[in-house]
Amino acid sequence: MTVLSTKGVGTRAAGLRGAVCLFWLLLVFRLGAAGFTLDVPSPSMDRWMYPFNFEPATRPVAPTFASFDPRFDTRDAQFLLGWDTSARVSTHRGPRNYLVRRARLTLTITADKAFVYDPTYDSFRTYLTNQPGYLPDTDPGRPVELYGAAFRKGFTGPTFTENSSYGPLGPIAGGNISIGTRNVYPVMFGTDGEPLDVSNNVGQHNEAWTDAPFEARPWAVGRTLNAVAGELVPEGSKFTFDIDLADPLVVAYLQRALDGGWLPLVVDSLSPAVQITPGGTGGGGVGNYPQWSTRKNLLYDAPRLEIEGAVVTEVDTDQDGLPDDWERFWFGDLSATADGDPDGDGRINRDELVAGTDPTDKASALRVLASTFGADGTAVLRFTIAPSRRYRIEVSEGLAAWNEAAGRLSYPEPGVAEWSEQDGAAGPRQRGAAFFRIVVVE
Ligand SMILES: [Ca+2]
Ligand SMILES: [Ca+2]
Ligand SMILES: [Ca+2]
Ligand SMILES: [Ca+2]
Repeated sequence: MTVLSTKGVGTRAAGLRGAVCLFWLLLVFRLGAAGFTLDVPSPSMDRWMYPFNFEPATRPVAPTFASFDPRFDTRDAQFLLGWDTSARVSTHRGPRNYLVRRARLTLTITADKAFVYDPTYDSFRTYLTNQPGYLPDTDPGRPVELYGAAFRKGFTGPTFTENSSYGPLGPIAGGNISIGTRNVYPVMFGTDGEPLDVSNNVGQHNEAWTDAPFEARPWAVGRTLNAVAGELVPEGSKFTFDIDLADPLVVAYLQRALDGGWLPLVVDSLSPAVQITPGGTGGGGVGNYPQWSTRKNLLYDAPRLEIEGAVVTEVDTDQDGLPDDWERFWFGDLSATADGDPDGDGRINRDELVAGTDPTDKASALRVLASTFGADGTAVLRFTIAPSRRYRIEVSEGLAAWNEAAGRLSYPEPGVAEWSEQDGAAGPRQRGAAFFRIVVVE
């Protein structure tokens, strides 16, 4: 059991653990659940990611907007935020040992009625004005979206500071000034499970960027109680971004961040803007886009991060094979047993612990969703995945001996993996029947 909190009581509870057991238990109940509550009223760094931002470390406001000038990333002006979590949550326990119940970013608007509130994702097709596939935007305004962050040029979260270089800029007179060059960029997870830059997901008509447009999958869309959808957003409005914990790859990103002690996030929006662009065709820095308070802002609240979770250690006081932290996180006490199946999904608690699934949710379990043989005899399996788990597929002809099967994993939708048999040495194997099993690699 590790109690970590920004509040004094949590730290004290951990310190007294061995000596005053009863007192410690009382404190745990008072906290409501085992684990940590991270509530940080200001980031460790934040930074407007815009090609011509010449005072990155001191800006009190970070606008987010799009450029439809084909020399720039479409998500042109982005807001990067980074938190050092190591002072509040112990690090290097292994990513899978960080359980997360809730993760929320809160930002504050500094400009009055500059943009229209849209609380839902808009398809990339709604941005393809005058192009094939265009669909009208049926709800007014453009949403604000949150993504993970990835880095170029050898930067990592902690090494990219407020004063680090934006990235290489092409010549002002050239055809590509900053498409795909920023040193930090917003990502979702692609079907290969790898981070995918969404800076130009709505398309770029530029020979330097020929990738086809695609639907982005924001990790959160900003919501506010200070405006009604379709109406202008007042100054001082709070936007909350509740990160989508239904996607195991997103949870795994948070787990790796807590494990390493640094959490970077990017906020952006495809809000229209008219700018003074090199070449001088724009009307000059106006537009219907959000403007966010940074940690340097003296008038408005800084960006705030809240994460509720638990760090699972090996401590198992009732010696039932289930770590105390895991039991408390899911059940609130130590009454769970290794072979119990309280959610009735056919997976006992011990197996849900290993598989990384939710032992209180019947819908959360390691399951084969589909299994087929292709025309060439190769197998295709679909199965559910959990955060920070690795899987090995094994094959058997007669259930006696099992061998690892060679194949490729992809992630066609959140929470689902597809494994396609691919024996590089032997090529497709003709077979009438075979048994496969999915092994969670510890
Ligand atoms: Ca819209
Ligand atoms: Ca236990
Ligand atoms: Ca179960
Ligand atoms: Ca379950």
